[in-house]
Amino acid sequence: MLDSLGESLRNTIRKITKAGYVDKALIKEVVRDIQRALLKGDVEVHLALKLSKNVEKRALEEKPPAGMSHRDFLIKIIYEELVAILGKEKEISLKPQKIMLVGLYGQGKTTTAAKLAKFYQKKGLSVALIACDVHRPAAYDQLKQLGDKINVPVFGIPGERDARVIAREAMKKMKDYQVKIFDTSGRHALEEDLIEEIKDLKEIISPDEIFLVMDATIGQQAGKQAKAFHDAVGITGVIITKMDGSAKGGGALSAVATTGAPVVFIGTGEHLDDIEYFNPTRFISRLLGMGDLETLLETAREMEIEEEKAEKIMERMMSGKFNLKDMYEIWEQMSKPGILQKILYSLPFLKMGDIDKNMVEESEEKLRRYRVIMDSMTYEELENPEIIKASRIRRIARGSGKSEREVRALLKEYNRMKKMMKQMRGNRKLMRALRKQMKSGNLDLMGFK
Ligand SMILES: Nc1nc2c(ncn2[C@@H]2O[C@H](COP(=O)(O)OP(=O)(O)O)[C@@H](O)[C@H]2O)c(=O)[nH]1
Ligand SMILES: [Mg+2]
Repeated sequence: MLDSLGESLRNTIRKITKAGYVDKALIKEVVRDIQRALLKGDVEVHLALKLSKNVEKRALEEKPPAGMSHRDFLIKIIYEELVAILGKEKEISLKPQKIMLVGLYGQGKTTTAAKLAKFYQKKGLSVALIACDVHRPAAYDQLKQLGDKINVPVFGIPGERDARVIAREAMKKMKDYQVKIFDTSGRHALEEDLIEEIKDLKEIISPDEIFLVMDATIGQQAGKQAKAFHDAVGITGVIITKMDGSAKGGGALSAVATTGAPVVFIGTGEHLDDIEYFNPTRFISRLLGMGDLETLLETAREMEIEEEKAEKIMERMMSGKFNLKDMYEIWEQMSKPGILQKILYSLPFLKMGDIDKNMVEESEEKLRRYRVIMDSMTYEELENPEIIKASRIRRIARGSGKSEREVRALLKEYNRMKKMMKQMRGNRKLMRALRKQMKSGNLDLMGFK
């Protein structure tokens, strides 16, 4: 659902978490990214522009609350603005109620009626379905089949040409059911006789909810349609179906939100379980690929810690002190999309092959193996690997259950790396520039190439 929009937005968030710090250039870039993502996701141009303007203005003018970094704050703003364009959440009631579904042909009314029946049934309510579609020949059979699947009674009068008659009968015959769901006829367009029919049914049923069912593939048109139905018969909510496989879901959702009508459910497939109660906050969380805002900010903070760690390691490398513990940390960093990886990759004198094959590709596997070996080393050995000679190697191998050859391989790798660090130290110009950039917080190693 909305795969590409979600993907683009997730990339934007990633860009923020990885960035050195938040400055005007980053904000502008991020705003442009979001704008492009929204437009590609069929969100209406003015709405997309308004959202990106809001993000930019707030990011530049507002101060983060105490204790929150600029980076977290920028993510928070984006999150809030995205939630805002999806409108307000409508609480669904689990009390006895009558629900009437309206909408044009083929939008998913009948399917949704059965999905809702299952939804309320699962909440422990007794549910009945009422087939008021008198236009489509097999409408009753379709609903009956769906109802049978979930053991929900379906009321209808096959052959009856007047939906009003069916509704009146149903109000008597099915009155004991706690939730009554009325499926109605569609039309190709919102024609006068459809409006009349809905108004009459509304009069007879006196529904608690009138939900307009719309297909996500109509995209931004959903806004106009929601408004037309609302003006004509008054709706209490919108259900957007076929959110699966439609790239225009973002357009439909946001367009409906601008009309003020809340989206209540979304349909996400042909099965009767494929319906979700729509909550804008949760929806955006999922779109951005995280549990909620807290989790998202957590990830951002973790990245920050990684960066701090990387800086400390850099400091140690520069100071010429470098031991097995540092190496361990570097490996750990390299197995993540951390900043150190970026540092090492961009150092001009390191051939890609040096770190590529030996460290990154296999780093996880190797890390696990080396971790076991290092766990068998004494603190002294880790700090000062030079003292590890044959008898210590034998002891470490035995203690870790690894071969002596593996312990030697680890030490060899350490020596190779230490040599690299020495070379790096010899390059004074590079070191000075690195240090300066690190202090400024704007580490741009690409510039050294
Ligand atoms: N993929 C997908 N198909 C759906 C969804 N909702 C309904 N459909 C399909 O859309 C078609 C029309 O649905 P139907 O309920 O008969 O629409 P109605 O004319 O408004 O009653 C059927 O083939 C349904 O299986 C949905 O959420 N996802
Ligand atoms: Mg139908």
